Amino acid sequence: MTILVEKHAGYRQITLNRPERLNALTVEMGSALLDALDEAEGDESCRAVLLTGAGRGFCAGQDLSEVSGDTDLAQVLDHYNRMIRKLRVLPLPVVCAVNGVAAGAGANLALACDIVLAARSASFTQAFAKIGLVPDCGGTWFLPRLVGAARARALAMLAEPVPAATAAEWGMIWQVVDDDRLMDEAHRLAARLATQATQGLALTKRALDGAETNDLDRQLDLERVLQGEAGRTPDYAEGARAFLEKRPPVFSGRRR
Ligand code: LHQ
Repeated sequence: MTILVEKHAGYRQITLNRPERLNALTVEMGSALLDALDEAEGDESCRAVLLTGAGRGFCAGQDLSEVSGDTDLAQVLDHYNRMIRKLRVLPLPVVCAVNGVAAGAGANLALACDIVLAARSASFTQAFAKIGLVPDCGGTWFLPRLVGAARARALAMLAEPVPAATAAEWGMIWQVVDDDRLMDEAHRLAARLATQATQGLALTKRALDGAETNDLDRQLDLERVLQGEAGRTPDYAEGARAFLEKRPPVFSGRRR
């Protein structure tokens, strides 16, 4: 199995599972990841996703032994683009626990997730330039937004590894965590997100993604529409009621 799925209370852990190849991606693995995300979305009891890698690496990008000089890389990217789009539109928060090296498409797969934690020993490399390719899986879009144009350009052109602590300092990821605490921390975060107002978080994802291309006027309109939707969820009613009753809210995550 190139992808492992474990069900926890309120969330699913998806593990990239080709540790002998540092979880390098194959098309089959990309499809399995997509299926796992679809299944998470279809499961009403699943309110968050935790993505990580088996073994000492997170993901070394495309498995280079699977693509030859004859392979049409544009076609290969069709598969990966579906995976990145799915992560962004998934109406569930996605925590990524980067347990080791994240290179090429593997680095950008991590950056497509909502909250990225990385082990102190992990690193992020836009490895593409080393083999004559262009950063893909959204790298050219995520990186400048996360770390700014100057750093994005140098990282894309020099393909130098960014240690996890630097990635956190630059705002590329949420937090760096000591290696032996990474998975505890990631589970704690996923479990916490699984108790939150799931629909509100899904709408927040939509708002933040919209902000990447909207001007302020359009973004205010989008916020208005999404807030209208949030205001019709049971979790908003519960959140407001709990506040007024001075007690912690109990969110169901339900749409209606
Ligand atoms: C690998 C890989 C790998 C196969 C390690 N493939 N075996 C491109 C084309 C098409 C469309 C989709 O998008 C893309 C985007 C891309 O992702 S292009 C970028 C592809 N990735 C890379 O160029 C990174 C290649 N890997 C490395 O540079 C190193 O392995 C890193 C720096 C990640 C880790 O180095 P080490 O910790 O020294 O490990 P290692 O190199 O010894 O790797 C362990 C094993 O994994 C080794 O196999 P072996 O049989 O010798 O033990 C590697 O050959 C294998 N492996 N990455 N991408």
